[in-house]
Amino acid sequence: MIMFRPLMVLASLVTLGAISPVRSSVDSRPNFVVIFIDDMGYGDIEPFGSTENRTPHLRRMAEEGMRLTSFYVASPVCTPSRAALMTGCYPIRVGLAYGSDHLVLFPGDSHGLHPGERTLAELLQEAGYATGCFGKWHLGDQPGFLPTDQGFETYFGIPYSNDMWPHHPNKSWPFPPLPLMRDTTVEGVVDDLEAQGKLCQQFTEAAVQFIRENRERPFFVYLPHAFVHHPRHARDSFLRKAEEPGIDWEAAGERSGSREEAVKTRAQIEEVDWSVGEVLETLRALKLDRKTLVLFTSDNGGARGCDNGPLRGRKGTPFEGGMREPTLAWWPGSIPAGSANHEMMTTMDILPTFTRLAEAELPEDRMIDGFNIAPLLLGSPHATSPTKAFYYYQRDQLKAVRSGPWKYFASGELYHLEKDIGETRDVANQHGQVVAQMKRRLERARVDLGDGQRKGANTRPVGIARHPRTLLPRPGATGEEAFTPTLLVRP
Ligand SMILES: [Ca+2]
Repeated sequence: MIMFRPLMVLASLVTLGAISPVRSSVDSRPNFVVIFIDDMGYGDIEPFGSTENRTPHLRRMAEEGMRLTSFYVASPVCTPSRAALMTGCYPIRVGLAYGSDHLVLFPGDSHGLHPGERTLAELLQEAGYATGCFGKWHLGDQPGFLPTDQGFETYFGIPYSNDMWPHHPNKSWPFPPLPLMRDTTVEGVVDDLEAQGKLCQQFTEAAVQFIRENRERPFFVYLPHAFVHHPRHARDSFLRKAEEPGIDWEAAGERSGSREEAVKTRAQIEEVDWSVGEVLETLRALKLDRKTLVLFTSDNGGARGCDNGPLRGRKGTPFEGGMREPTLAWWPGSIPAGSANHEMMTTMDILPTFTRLAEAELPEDRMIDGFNIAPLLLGSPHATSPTKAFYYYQRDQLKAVRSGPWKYFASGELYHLEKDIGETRDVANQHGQVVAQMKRRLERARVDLGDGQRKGANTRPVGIARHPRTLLPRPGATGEEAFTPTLLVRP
């Protein structure tokens, strides 16, 4: 299965050797940090309207940077959303619209991001960047699929979602223990809520250490937090602080299911804010702030307990609340301070944009769906979105398309998002021409990318491991049987 690895490793070593000496002391290319929160809602942080969660570091990040108010992920759930970020492509294009037998990848899943895909990390690594991934991966846990197989020189984190552990409430999924990995080795186990509550700090500290160690060369840090995905827990100091007044506990409790859950949700969001502060402070202290582009966003819309602000729907849905994310871009001296941009942008734009800024080459042998949005981020006057149409996929189903202010659902509704961000007034009857044009766009996507049973003409294969097994043995089972992929175990 690891068909491309030896050649690619060799190729990247050769490239590194060729480039590094030339660039050494006068490398003017920016560093990149992507802070990717799990399941956070559009209205959960102060720069996007939260009055309950105290997020001073994100507030300052917005004051020193740019708010992106129409920034989308390419799927309302974890695995496909991450596939889009790493490849610059719609998940369905790279075969990861869903896991082998579920919405997302499960432990020991035979599927993963194809090793032949050219990830953002690989492109930057080949251009001489130090690359580190600290947090939740969720693009495959088999050899060949892990972060260190996909362009990251180092990895510390959990290979999939933090609720994929033996304490999951759905007992028809017999999960193995949740591994904490360093590179390709299981280093520990996240075995209780207290351990869950430490993950934000652990990933943050690993990222900060990596930044310190690589301050002399360009780096790419990918910090995909396990927070604020269920089960929620935070460090004691954040839990205690979250008990303080300033929140409508009745409303928050209703949103979360209980007051205790509401406290944990608030604590997690505020601890994520702490994490952002640690990263930005480190960059300032090392005098790298004017050399580093930091992007903060979430992998999909808010899950239960989170606040999606004015948006309709939530995680898992093709409404704005499932796929439009609270996004900040920060690069003092380059990105205009205290600005906002309302143009349509997506996580698929990150690969072409970073590649351009890093003076790296985009692969020419394949389709990439994202565009270079550097002109928008750098505040070029009159810059407009290069995305003429954005497609909302749920699994492999094409649900809607946005073009300009219009969002049209395959089911027939039309919304004007600039006048009606909450998707409350279907105006399809008043805009026949727009509807006709949007239908044509949907049809183009069906031909190109596919829709349900209909296969797209330009899709690429998912990675498939021939003999998948879980990283850790399942409790209560013995021998090789204990390593059976979760979805193959029939209770
Ligand atoms: Ca998620």
